[in-house]
Amino acid sequence: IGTFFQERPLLTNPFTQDALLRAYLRRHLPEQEVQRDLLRFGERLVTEIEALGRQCELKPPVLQHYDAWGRRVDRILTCDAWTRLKHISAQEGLVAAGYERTYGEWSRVYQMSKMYLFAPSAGLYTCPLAMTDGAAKVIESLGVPVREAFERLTTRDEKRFWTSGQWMTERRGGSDVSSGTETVARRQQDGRFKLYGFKWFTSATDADMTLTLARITDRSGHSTAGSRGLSLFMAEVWDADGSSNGVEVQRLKDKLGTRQVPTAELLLDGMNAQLLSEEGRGVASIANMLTITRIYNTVCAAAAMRRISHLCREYACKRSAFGKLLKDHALHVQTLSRLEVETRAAFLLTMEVCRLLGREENRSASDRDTLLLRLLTPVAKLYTAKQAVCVVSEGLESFGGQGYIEDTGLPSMLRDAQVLSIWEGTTNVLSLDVLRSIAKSSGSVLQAFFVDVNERLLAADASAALRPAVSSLRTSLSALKRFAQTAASRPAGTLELSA
Ligand code: MFK
Ligand code: FAD
Repeated sequence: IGTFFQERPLLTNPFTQDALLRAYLRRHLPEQEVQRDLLRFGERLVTEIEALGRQCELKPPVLQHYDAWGRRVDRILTCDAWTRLKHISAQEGLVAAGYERTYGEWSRVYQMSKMYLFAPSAGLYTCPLAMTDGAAKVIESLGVPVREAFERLTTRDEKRFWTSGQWMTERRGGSDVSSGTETVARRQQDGRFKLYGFKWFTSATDADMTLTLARITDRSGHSTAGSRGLSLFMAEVWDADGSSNGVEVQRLKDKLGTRQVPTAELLLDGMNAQLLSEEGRGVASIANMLTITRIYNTVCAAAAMRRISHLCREYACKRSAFGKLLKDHALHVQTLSRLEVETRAAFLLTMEVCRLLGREENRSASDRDTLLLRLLTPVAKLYTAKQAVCVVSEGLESFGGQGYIEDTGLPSMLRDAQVLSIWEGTTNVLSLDVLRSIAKSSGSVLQAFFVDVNERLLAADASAALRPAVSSLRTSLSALKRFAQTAASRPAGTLELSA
């Protein structure tokens, strides 16, 4: 069988390996305890969490419809590693850190730095965490009407920690939720509601609670169509004895990737639920959740790029071809450099959005910050999602044939990247969201963007090396300004993206 065996690429502490993350934190959040925490967490990722994430890929959830005696039970059986990741998420304060706000306006940067390290090793546990954080944000923004749920979503106590689902998509519409939602809510004597309908995609179906949308019916069973008819509800998914709260799990989806996550089709047949939003304000209220989950998506996209770049670099130092290591082939180095540039750009855009979110939550955001957060959230989500697919795909190629082989663990990275542009709003839908933000603010979001970019270009202009890039960026900016004038003067939905 020959004597040569290729050394495999080794994952080492991703915090130590990430010079850009460390430099960013040194500049903005130099607290020693942050450095210590991330260094320790980086070790835990390598020695414990990475193997758990892999186990989740290899042992995907299964649905048990009936028990041995023929009773319908609809249990979702997840592997031990999935449960362990839930406990670790609580212990590490992966959601909690965003609400403890220990580092003031930098708290989100701290939390998301940790999430960014966690994501590529975590077997997509980031998916339930995103929705958990989003649910906490919605509850907080509504004045914490359900205190116990809020505390459970944001606790570090693994025994009390709850995750949340986000059940929006129905068969008729995942993008057009406002006209596609058929689920109805019938008011009960005690002021609570029972929900009836069919949710077509629900990830984290094993979550403890969920937020969902439904139309409240009047006595004669009628409801209002469109987004004005939708209200936001909270429901616990499972009763104390493990039976479901009026939910039938029809089946688990057979997916290209994200196999670790139990994504189901659910029949809601009298699910007890509590109204959270004002009646008819469901879409506007759940928008806060969308902001958070879209930022998580961005963080996970940047993290996938960083992880593949890290592994490619590692491999290039071990694999030889044509008499020298890959790292000594100029053409291969050019490929890796391009991956690195995309990864760095994604990281900096991601952290900028997290910084703005932290400032808004700390009440230190200027008007410009608030406008930029609204504009950049969909932009960052849609751009990094597409880039992640390109970067991970190119990254696989740099392992040659091994990049295509399942037990290297590499192919699942590409499968999981592919979803980033679909869930939490497709690229086109988010492009329209950008236009919505422009029209709704009468162009102020773009004005804020131009002022911000101008300031950055002025600063960059001071460096002779950056001057050619600055000049080319100014040309692009002029074209964008012309488009902005059109966008600001017309209602959303009537704008041409190609302008
Ligand atoms: C790995 C980690 C990543 C996370 C993993 C998560 C797993 C996957 C989970 C999912 O995929 S969950 C489902 C996600 N679904 C979507 O993202 C839905 C995509 N569709 C949209 O985003 C539509 O734009 C939306 C349904 C939100 C609204 O469409 P409409 O019907 O055209 O809404 P309309 O009438 O323009 O807006 C209604 C209100 O919401 C308005 O407020 P007002 O009534 O006060 O005027 C809007 O301003 C507000 N709104 C809409 N989008 C907003 C927003 N407000 C703030 N930010 C936004 N982005
Ligand atoms: P459609 O809305 O039918 O879109 C089809 C195509 O049309 C897309 O390319 C879209 O960009 C385009 N399009 C739609 N409208 C426009 C327009 N106005 N202009 C231009 N183009 C347009 N949903 C949940 O609620 N909860 C979950 O937990 C969840 N988990 C998921 C997990 C996975 C693995 C996947 C794949 C999906 C999940 N989803 C979940 C659903 C997801 O959010 C939707 O699939 C997504 O929002 C798109 O909706 P759709 O499938 O109905 O596609």
